[in-house]
Amino acid sequence: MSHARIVLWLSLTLRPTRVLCTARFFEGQSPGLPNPAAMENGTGPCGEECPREVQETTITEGAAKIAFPSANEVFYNPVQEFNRDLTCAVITEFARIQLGAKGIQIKVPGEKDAQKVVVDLSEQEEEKVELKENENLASGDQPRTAAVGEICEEGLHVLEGLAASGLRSIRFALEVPGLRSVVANDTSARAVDLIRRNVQLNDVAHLVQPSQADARMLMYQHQRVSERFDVIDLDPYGSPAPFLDAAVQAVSEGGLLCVTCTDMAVLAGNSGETCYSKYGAMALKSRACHEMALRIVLHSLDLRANCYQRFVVPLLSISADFYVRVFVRVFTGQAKVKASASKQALVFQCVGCGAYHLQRLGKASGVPGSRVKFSAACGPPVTPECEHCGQRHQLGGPVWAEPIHDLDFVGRVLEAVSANPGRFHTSQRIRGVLSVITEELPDVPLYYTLDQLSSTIHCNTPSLLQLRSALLHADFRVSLSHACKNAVKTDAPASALWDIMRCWEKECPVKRERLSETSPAFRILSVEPRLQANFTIREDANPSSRQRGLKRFQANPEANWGPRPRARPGGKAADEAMEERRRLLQNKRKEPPEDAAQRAARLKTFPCKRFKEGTCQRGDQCCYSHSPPTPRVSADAVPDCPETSNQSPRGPGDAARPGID
Ligand SMILES: C[S@@+](CC[C@H](N)C(=O)[O-])C[C@H]1O[C@@H](n2cnc3c(N)ncnc32)[C@H](O)[C@@H]1O
Ligand SMILES: *[C@@H]1O[C@H](CO)[C@@H](O)[C@H](O)[C@H]1NC(C)=O
Ligand SMILES: *[C@@H]1O[C@H](CO)[C@@H](O)[C@H](O)[C@H]1NC(C)=O
Ligand SMILES: CC(=O)N[C@H]1CO[C@H](CO)[C@@H](O)[C@@H]1O
Ligand SMILES: [Zn+2]
Repeated sequence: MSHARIVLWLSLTLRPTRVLCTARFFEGQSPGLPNPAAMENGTGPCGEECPREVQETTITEGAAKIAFPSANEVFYNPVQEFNRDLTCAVITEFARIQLGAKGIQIKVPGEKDAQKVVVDLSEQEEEKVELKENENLASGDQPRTAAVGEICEEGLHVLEGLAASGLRSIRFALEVPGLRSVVANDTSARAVDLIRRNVQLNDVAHLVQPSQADARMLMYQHQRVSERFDVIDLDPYGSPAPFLDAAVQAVSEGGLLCVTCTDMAVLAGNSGETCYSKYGAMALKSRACHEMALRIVLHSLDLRANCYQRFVVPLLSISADFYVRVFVRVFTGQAKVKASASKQALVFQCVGCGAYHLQRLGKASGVPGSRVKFSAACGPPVTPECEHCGQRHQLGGPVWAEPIHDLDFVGRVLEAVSANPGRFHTSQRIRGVLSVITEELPDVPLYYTLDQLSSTIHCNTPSLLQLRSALLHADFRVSLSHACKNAVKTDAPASALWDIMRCWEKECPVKRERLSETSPAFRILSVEPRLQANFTIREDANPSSRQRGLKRFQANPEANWGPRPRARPGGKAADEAMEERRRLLQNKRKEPPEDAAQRAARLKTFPCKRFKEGTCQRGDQCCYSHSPPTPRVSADAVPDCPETSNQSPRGPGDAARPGID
């Protein structure tokens, strides 16, 4: 560590008010490092006379203040605030459980102190209560407590393997009670410099230990049981795959592993073979690609853990914006690892109608509690040609086929955040997303989407309430998915869904002569439904999270949102070029520069006359709009995922749609 840098940090910590504004300094000889002399001079206002100046910005997120060089030298992505807020909420509940077992009560900022709430008495009585508490203290059975910002000797050892600016680690230190230590590690010297400065700036040096190492080496050095971490957070650029082998060994027994993946194109089936090489599973292009991505990551984590007689138990699995994030606990047990094969499944997905079937990799039989017998599974679950539309199946997976959340745990996080919304900037979104998660059918992997069902048979789209009502009338269960706005998660077999769609089509028939006889639509519609669908809206078809108008599906959070490019010392020009590319790529999805596409987009703004008359057969392929007048913004636009389209024409008897969407 150079002398100049020490001076620099000192000057920053000595002038906190100065740093809270935007500090300015000259671009010095050492690239990216502020010129110490300039800093010592108080970084005086230099304005326009200084053409080569670099700006340093301080941002505040949660309880942390973080200094960033303005050029993209060290990573900061404001869109990930939700990810960090959620992680603080999850680790807090994890700490509450772990420390609660040791008789330590955590004190969460903003949470009413349970003991004080009970007491609503006169001053006199309060005195008595105080006395009593003192007595307790004297007799030693006063519950021990742990507050944020202080070391809890029996608290959690946390590792942030890829810490960049240290923001996340510093937020843990300032916002999560019950921590013993936080190691904020990054391989980049520049990042670790920044971590050190930010640790000082936030006065958390007693809790946060900056560390410069390859995260893998650091984790391999902490495999011994006594040296493991209770919480490991991995938030890399793109795929976490290279870190998983080390991580599943360095997390303590029952410890928490938090993993972000931003390589969504890979996980969503854009190149199945790349997904296989990273995660050991083939991804498929599917409407349910977001949940499939979560299940592939869970499969991969469990498999890596299995190598070491360990296995994972998912607590919470989230698909948000442009990434997925999983929170799992890791346990050891040779007997339980035997069950892992039967927790994974291959996915057969029809290329014509999208019907899917899961095939477990192994079979576990026997009553729970007594001896379980493991054997090979029998398959396949589908005929060579799809029974509904006659097309072939693609094979994906293996994916994790067990529940992806622990609903009891999710309920705890949800309750804590709902009761204390002031704690996080993104509380409303956390509440919305977790509420939908508590409604998800836990035992039904994957889902169909509304527009997928209607566009396959070229009919218009029933409302979500109509389709859900029809499923409920037919005695099936149905739920949303937090991972996709138009998801229909149901235990109904594909045959029942197609029967319901056949009934729907009868109310607004599709002209058969327009359909090729080999098309999935023709094949599906040429069969009479066995089930008589009832689309009468049912009260219980409207999910509670929707009725309550919770913020469930986030519109794209900001201009040019998405994963950030890697931090580079390249400076501003390179960054601007990158930003420009990102902007272009992003606009490409909305309005490509070609005239033909612009024309198509313009045509799509006109309502389709045929559709109004009920004669348009083209469904989503129609170049005119089948939408109600106000165009809706896609909730999740992960690149290259065959996601639900924005055009969702309403069918006959369009239901009122309470709640938001
Ligand atoms: C996406 S950023 C982390 C962002 C941070 N977690 C946050 O929430 O603000 C990824 C960081 O990983 C670091 N990194 C890349 N490879 C690494 C490795 N093998 N070991 C440790 N850090 C690494 C990079 O230097 C970069 O700072
Ligand atoms: C710092 O201030 C001194 C005195 O005002 C001045 O002579 C010197 O040039 C300044 N240094 C820089 C780098 O601005
Ligand atoms: C559909 O359900 C409604 C409400 O439960 C019921 O009143 C109606 O008779 C049902 N219609 C048919 C055709 O079964
Ligand atoms: C090179 C380096 O900074 N190594 C540090 C890595 O982190 C550990 C703490 O976990 C330190 O002890 C090392 O000094
Ligand atoms: Zn099919």
